[in-house]
Amino acid sequence: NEIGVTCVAFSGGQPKEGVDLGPEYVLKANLVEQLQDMNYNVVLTGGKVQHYKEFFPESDEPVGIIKRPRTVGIVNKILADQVYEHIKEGRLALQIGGDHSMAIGTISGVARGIKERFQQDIKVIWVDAHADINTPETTETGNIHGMPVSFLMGLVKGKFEGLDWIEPCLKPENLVYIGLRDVDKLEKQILKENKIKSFSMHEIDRYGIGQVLDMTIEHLSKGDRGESPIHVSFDIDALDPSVAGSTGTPVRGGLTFREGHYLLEALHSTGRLVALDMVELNPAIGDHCEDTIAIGCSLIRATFGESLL
Ligand code: DIR
Ligand code: MN
Ligand code: MN
Ligand code: MN
Repeated sequence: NEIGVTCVAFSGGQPKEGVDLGPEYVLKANLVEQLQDMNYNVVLTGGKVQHYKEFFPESDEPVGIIKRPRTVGIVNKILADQVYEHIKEGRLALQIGGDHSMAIGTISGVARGIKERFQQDIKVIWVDAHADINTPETTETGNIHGMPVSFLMGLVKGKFEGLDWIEPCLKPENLVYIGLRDVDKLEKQILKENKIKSFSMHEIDRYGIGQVLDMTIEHLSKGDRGESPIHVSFDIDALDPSVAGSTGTPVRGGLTFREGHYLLEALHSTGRLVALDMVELNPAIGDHCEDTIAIGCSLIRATFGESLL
């Protein structure tokens, strides 16, 4: 049992410093040893935290209001190849971030690997306070961490400079959102138009996390025997800020500690998980960043099968 771990020390998809420190803190909290104690063989991409600085373009002027598109583009292109390599080798893929623009690379790489190995489309569960589905036309901030889904889904018209290598690999019916509570007006329109299955905090209140998870799996099992591979992209801001406050865009009214863990424990038990992104941990924000880092680690362990009994 092998896990390919890629530490993505990248913050270019949003304006706040510190999110690039997330992976370093997670490693310092002994995540690798914890996974080894669970009998996993851990293969760390490049043997160390990846900064990708040597690939940054010399200049990266905004395109319209979109910030750093060439930097985000090249980092994700390389990241996609790194993650693909792990999937190709039959490993589970764990990516620690880093801002959520990195999902462009992680999902592109996993989708390519899964297509090759199993001739199947990747299914994605996006756990987040935000939908991250703005297009370059709808974004109000110009921050690409609010846009990865639209690039992956091919909702972006034409080719966007720096991000033109992306091949759409995520079909609307293969995505489910959990935890939404801060979705931009035009994003809501995109979710409706594309009929994307979404469980906001309202549905979690109404049905409970257990049923929401059951409905999520049911949705992602249409058209297969209930065994197609699943990638989970987990933005730590899905959790309530009182639980995990060290993140760039906290929104109140989020998942509890147990709801977050239950979700990943239940997904582990399906045996369908092939990849996890754990993103937007920002140790530079908040007074007790070690709490958020420790929760990031325990969410990762839950995903890979740590059991309570
Ligand atoms: C907002 C915020 N929808 C944007 N997105 C965030 O910038 O497009 N995503 N914070 O994590
Ligand atoms: Mn978010
Ligand atoms: Mn996000
Ligand atoms: Mn403290």
